[in-house]
Amino acid sequence: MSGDDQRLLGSADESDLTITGPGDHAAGLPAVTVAMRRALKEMGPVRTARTLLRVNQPEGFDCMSCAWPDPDPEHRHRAEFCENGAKAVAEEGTKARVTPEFFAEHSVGDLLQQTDHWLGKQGRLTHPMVKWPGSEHYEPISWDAALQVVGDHLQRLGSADEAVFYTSGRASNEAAFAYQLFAREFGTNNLPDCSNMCHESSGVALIDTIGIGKGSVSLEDLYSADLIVLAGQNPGTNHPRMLSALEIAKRRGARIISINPLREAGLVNFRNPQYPRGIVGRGTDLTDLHLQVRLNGDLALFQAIGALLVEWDAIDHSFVDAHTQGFGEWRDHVAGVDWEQVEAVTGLDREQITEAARMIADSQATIYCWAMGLTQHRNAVATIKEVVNLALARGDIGKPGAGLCPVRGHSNVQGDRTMGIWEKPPPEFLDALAAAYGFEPPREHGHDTVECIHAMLEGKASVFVALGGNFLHAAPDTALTAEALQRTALTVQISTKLNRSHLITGRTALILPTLGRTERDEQASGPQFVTVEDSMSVVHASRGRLDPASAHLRSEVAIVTGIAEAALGPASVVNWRELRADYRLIRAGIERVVPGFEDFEARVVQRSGFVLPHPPRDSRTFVTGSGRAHFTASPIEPLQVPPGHLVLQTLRSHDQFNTTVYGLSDRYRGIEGGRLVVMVNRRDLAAMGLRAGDLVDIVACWDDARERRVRDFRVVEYDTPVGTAAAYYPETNPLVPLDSTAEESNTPTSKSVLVRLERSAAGDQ
Ligand SMILES: Nc1nc2c(c(=O)[nH]1)N[C@H]1C(S)=C(S)[C@@H](COP(=O)(O)OP(=O)(O)OC[C@H]3O[C@@H](n4cnc5c(=O)[nH]c(N)nc54)[C@H](O)[C@@H]3O)O[C@H]1N2
Ligand SMILES: Nc1nc2c(c(=O)[nH]1)N[C@H]1C(S)=C(S)[C@@H](COP(=O)(O)OP(=O)(O)OC[C@H]3O[C@@H](n4cnc5c(=O)[nH]c(N)nc54)[C@H](O)[C@@H]3O)O[C@H]1N2
Ligand SMILES: [Mo]
Repeated sequence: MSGDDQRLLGSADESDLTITGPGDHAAGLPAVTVAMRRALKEMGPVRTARTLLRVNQPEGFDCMSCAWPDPDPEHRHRAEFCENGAKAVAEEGTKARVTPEFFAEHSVGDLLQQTDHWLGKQGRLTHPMVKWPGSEHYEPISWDAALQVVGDHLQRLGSADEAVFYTSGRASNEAAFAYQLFAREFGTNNLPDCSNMCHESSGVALIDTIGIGKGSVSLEDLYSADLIVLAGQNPGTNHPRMLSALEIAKRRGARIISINPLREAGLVNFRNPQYPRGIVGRGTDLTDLHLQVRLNGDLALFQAIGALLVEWDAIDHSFVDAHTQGFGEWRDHVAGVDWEQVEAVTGLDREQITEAARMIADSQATIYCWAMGLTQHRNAVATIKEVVNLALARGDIGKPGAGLCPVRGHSNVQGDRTMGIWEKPPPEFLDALAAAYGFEPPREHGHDTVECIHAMLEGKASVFVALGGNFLHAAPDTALTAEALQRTALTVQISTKLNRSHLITGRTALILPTLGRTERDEQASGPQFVTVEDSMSVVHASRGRLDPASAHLRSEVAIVTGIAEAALGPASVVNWRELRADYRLIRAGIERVVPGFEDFEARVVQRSGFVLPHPPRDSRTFVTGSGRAHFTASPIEPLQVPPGHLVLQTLRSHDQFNTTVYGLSDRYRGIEGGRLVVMVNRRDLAAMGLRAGDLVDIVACWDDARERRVRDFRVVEYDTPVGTAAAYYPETNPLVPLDSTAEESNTPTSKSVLVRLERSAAGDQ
């Protein structure tokens, strides 16, 4: 298949496109209505009532839509969920089913003709299925036989490093811990995860500067901040419950600066659907200052703010002296900032930047929040280090109402990393694993996401196992990723729902259907619960209550331990059957290996769980080698954009969860009925001789001979800075070159892809 092959993309538009333009506020009555309508349609009234009232409640399950923390039980709403959480629950709780009859009726070739939206709407997977080499159909297979296929393939490998074990951030702590334990006993650190494409840049930057790769704030801090900076994040769509926290902060007097090339609805105004006045009233104006920065302009922006803080001596010298190193170099570096360059790179003028710096200088406690708008660029790590510089300069770490807040995506992506899902495990973690289980884990680093695609392309990895996710459509450079997967001997997808990664496979392919968060998990010792960690390091329990979608489903823990038994045989040092029967034994293992989990079982069943230690937050302690937090000085290296080209960001609509398309309504941006659109500034359109509604191909510009093109996108005139554009992920992933990644974190540069627009061969219609 070629890169723009329709079958690979699954993006044929069901389009009935209408453009009404962006709205100015998020949530309110339409959100409630949409949430309930979707839930009722997918789940019916009984399941809707049973699930939605349990979302994020102490005795309920953790919402799988994002990693935003839950308020204390006393402050929790009866309905602690948002529109997009309700859609996520409905997507999993749906009554539709993908059965063996479905696969008998539809060949893989047929399914490839369908869109991702259609595939998702077919419902929950019900049986383990296999596609044998040369076959066009999946057929049912027993669990024992399926696990044997995996075990046999793994045992046949010349080296354990020829296997890759991918994880998507929805896996529970228990499943993740068992999975990495198995991979390491098997002999590899090839444990790439979605984090490699997501917040890896944040982890790398934070470990280097403050000694721990996690955020340093609690919800209480957010409520009591003086100033909140929101950079590169669209909370109204992707973390809607965060808006409630911002609203509380605002009412307590906080100010908010948003930094975003787009004026996202939630950043401007919020009508809290939890309160009657939010449904009918005018809501809360959230943002005090919006900086419409150009894509990838943030490093220059933060450096310029730093220069002003230095110039005004708005520096917390006692904090800097007591807790940091490198201040002098940073001060001299930012003092030399070239304002002309800053204005060109940011697209902002000096007055706007000065206003932001003034707000930071006047604030006694500032919190910096960020997400994909900062992490998915070539210089993402340097940009986030620049955020840290500002926090250090103002002493905004380890005090109430202040700190660093990378806002995580997948609901347990942070927990999975804590559990050791990491291709570069720290030596202390491996030492603890060795001591607890009595085997020597591999020490050599494994492959991250991009490296494992290369390994598969080069024939160095031939078994690919995915604990959740949709690797084909999450990874960059869709055509190359497809080629990589197709070169393997075996692909194994542990999934709840059908997606394109089930259709582009290795020679043999397995679908192992699993329980979701909402469902009861019964094992030999009785009902089980699992645990997760949110974006603010709070660990708590999650219990599903619904009947499983099918009697043939197994839990993620049961599948992972089953694979381990099949691959390792009786020689394994771990009693996998016991772990499967009683998850408390897995938690006992976690307690022995991972610091901060002392007395895990007793503490996690408390109503709101417990908070993991975070030395900078707890005591201004920095475990960096030097014992101090590090200022860093990074050069500003503007993107070189050839004439006639645009910088494209690939982002989420309001109606999807990553690669799962819920529907075709990007309501807050006023784009309805289709997803094959590219948002472009009016002046660029004029310069290119294009008009809103024209059909174009988007062609990536990269220094190899490969053509990266997506076809027949509708031009939408949109308020994005001149020279920049936006289009939806995953339809535009074919444009992200595999080797265009962030320095140090190797995260694909999904928010700065150089492209040009070509009038489509299909012509104007
Ligand atoms: N409903 C829903 N919830 C989700 C998800 C979902 O798909 N749907 N996904 C989950 C996951 S895994 C994640 S990681 C998060 C993602 O949450 P977000 O990071 O909010 O997701 P994106 O849609 O990628 O939005 C990126 C935002 O950054 C801005 N941006 C892009 N480039 C730049 C830049 O160079 N500078 C600045 N300052 N801003 C920029 C964009 O305009 C956009 O507002 O959400 C999680 N929650
Ligand atoms: N161009 C571009 N690419 C991106 C991004 C971007 O902004 N732009 N964002 C990146 C980011 S931030 C992320 S996090 C990745 C996401 O990458 P992934 O995590 O790999 O992708 P998802 O779409 O979240 O995975 C959806 C699938 O997970 C399965 N699933 C759902 N629930 C469960 C469950 O409970 N258990 C199991 N086992 N499976 C389940 C279903 O089969 C569903 O089809 O994509 C990245 N790719
Ligand atoms: Mo993510």
